[in-house]
Amino acid sequence: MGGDDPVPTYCPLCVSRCGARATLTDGTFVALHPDPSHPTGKAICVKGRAAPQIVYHPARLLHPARRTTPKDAADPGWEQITWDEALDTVAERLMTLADSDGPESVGFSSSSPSTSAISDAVDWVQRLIRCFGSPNYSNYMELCGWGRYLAPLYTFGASVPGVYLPDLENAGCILFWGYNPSVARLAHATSTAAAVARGAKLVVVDPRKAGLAAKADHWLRVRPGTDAALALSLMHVMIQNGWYDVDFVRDWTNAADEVDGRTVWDLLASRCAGFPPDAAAEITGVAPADIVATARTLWEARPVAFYTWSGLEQHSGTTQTIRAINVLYALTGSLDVRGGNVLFEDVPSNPIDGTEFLDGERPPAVGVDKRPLGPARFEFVTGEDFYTAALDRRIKALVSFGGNMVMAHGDSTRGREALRGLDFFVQADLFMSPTAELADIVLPVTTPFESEALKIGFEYSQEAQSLVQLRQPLVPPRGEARSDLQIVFDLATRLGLGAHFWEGDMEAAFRHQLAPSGITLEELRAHPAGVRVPLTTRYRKYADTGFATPSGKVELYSATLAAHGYAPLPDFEEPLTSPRSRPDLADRYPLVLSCAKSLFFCETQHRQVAALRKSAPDPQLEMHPATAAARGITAGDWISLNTPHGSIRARAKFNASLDPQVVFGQHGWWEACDELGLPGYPPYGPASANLNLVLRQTPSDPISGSSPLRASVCNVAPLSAAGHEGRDVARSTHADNSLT
Ligand SMILES: Nc1nc2c(c(=O)[nH]1)N[C@H]1C(S)=C(S)[C@@H](COP(=O)(O)OP(=O)(O)OC[C@H]3O[C@@H](n4cnc5c(=O)[nH]c(N)nc54)[C@H](O)[C@@H]3O)O[C@H]1N2
Ligand SMILES: Nc1nc2c(c(=O)[nH]1)N[C@H]1C(S)=C(S)[C@@H](COP(=O)(O)OP(=O)(O)OC[C@H]3O[C@@H](n4cnc5c(=O)[nH]c(N)nc54)[C@H](O)[C@@H]3O)O[C@H]1N2
Ligand code: SF4
Ligand SMILES: [Mo]
Repeated sequence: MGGDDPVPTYCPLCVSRCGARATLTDGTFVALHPDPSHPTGKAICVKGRAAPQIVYHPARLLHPARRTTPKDAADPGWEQITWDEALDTVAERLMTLADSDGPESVGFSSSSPSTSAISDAVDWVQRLIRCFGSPNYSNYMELCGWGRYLAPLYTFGASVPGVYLPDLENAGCILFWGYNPSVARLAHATSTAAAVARGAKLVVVDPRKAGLAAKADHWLRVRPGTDAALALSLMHVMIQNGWYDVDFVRDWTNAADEVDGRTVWDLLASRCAGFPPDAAAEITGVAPADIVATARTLWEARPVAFYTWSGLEQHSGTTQTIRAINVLYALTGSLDVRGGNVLFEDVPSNPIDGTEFLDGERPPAVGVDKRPLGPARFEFVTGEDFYTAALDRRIKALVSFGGNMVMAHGDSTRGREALRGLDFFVQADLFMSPTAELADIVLPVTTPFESEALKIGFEYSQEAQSLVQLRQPLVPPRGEARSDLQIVFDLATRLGLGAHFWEGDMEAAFRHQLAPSGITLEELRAHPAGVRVPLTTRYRKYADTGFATPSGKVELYSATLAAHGYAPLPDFEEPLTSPRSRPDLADRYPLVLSCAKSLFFCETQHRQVAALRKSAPDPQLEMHPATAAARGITAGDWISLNTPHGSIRARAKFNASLDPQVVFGQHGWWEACDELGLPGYPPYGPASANLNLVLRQTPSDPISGSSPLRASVCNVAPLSAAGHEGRDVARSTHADNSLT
């Protein structure tokens, strides 16, 4: 530490995990820069550049505290306590509940590792949960993960694109479907730009012309939530023209199996034939010629590397939609070939996420009865199921490592009721939030720049996956903050689980994790930029082992889905919340509401950081100029966004690339930025700008439980001056900051 030499590190504030160098002046962290020698370090974003402002922000939580007033009081009456008191209380409450109601009565939660540095500790958090014996872990994956985990699991036997990663460096064609890495994952955006520059084709499927869509060979402006119809139509064109990998389909899929006297291939071709380009155009809004031209590119420019994300995850039909895309992908024959989606070799290490504790008798996770093939099968609980279980008191306590539950899930008001109803709730966080405000105890967490973390593999390429880095603290913890990792180990020992946590010795735990790699902690400390393990990719590994599906092949037809009453072949269902599904609501709410991430903030965070908020001072709603004109709205006006569940406010932003029926909102607006004098917005009530106040978690996807946040009926109206009450409404929803 100290000195003026830049310190090699990486930024873990979001999923990109960009390689970086930190500048310190007199022991103060002053700047973060890209580190082009790091496999993810070509660039860093504005949030990474603002890292010092996050570290030194005056609103950081610096001491453990406990509430002294009832959960519905306006002021939680936070009272500073010691770490010993905080951790002893947590351990005592958890053990008492485990004795009286079983460990399943204690729910756990963590922020998504894609939006936070909980990635440093998330495997250890899981170890704690599994070891404690609770099957009820809620981690937001129903909003951005389960579709692309479950659909490929029931197609390929493993997650594609999550486990089989897109080999962008060598791809002939890159397909991004409901994914905008320019905002969400910089390291993918830079590799894609390089791939396009060397001649790779790019296909982007997105209702907005966002990010790399401007560089794409084909940008398909799909109507939100109709992506399965588009995938089935692309497949129809491919099958009709023979634009598919005949050998792969014959040898490595279940195309030749017979179901009721017909081959799976015949059934699939018939299903796709229901979506000729003309019919698909009527459903999706994508022109027939674009569908044909895209199908041709996918075939002629293969191998295809693809990635799908949030654009497909927040729908009532998420899993079947992604399955349709998975089957389409199988037709290209690009799986596990160079330039396709590849299972890169991993640095050997000991798993530490506690899967060994899953053997034997375990209480069932909440939701397994309703969705037996979904998250609960793997001991995860959706937000919807968590709220229900908390409200009917099957879950009585929550231990949360970050995460802003009430703001992140649809129906924030119900979320507040669920959290208020718990007997005990502890939140470990960097900042106070509308969720942390409902806790009994809050624990102050370090930013990643104040703590050490071990990262084995950076996911983007074989080179990146070969890098092991021990990120070192740049500065000491502020106040009494501790890392999530430290809190997990402290809590585990107090819960009597020390034997499974190296008796609280984190170094010993890291050594155990690293042992198979042959790399030592000393080596990593001596090489803060990381140590590279020589690894060579092996392709088409399925030829040795088959696929991890029941048939050992890619399952175009899934007997597993059929056995549980789900469609065994991918199909399209109109989103259940759209104007076409809800003609009863379409008169009053004729528009379709979707949403997307902001470049300047992670999810519901960072509005308090001046360097970021200055570029995006207000919540926005994107709309076509014609949509605005028809309602007497001009660019920059404050508007009211109305759904059948209520109204919130935002400022009109024009986007001529949108279909005039489609509008795009931003979730996560609640916090004030005192430095810039910019207001906060209450999470609930009439002056709110909280998108999830007017969205719901149901009707959810029947397989994964995904929430339908991206294809919802809505309307927009000008907000009268009286309605907006100026910009100083609710200056801050912070609870008392005096503790920090
Ligand atoms: N800057 C920044 N980076 C982040 C985050 C952040 O909040 N800010 N969050 C992190 C997290 S938690 C995640 S999950 C990832 C998510 O990363 P992405 O999935 O890339 O995030 P989004 O911008 O929400 O959605 C991607 C695209 O889907 C489009 N879309 C919306 N509806 C539909 C639809 O119905 N069909 C299709 N095909 N597309 C649609 C949107 O227009 C958007 O451009 O980003 C991570 N990185
Ligand atoms: N309408 C709508 N709703 C959405 C989405 C959407 O696109 N539209 N996106 C959804 C998605 S993809 C996701 S993943 C969820 C995200 O939901 P969350 O996981 O709740 O993510 P954030 O809103 O970023 O909140 C993160 C919280 O964790 C804290 N935190 C940050 N870093 C750390 C850390 O290192 N340790 C600890 N202990 N705490 C930390 C932050 O201060 C903050 O309170 O939201 C979802 N909600
Ligand atoms: S994209 Fe930005 S916030 Fe995310 S890891 Fe890179 S620098 Fe950090
Ligand atoms: Mo996410």
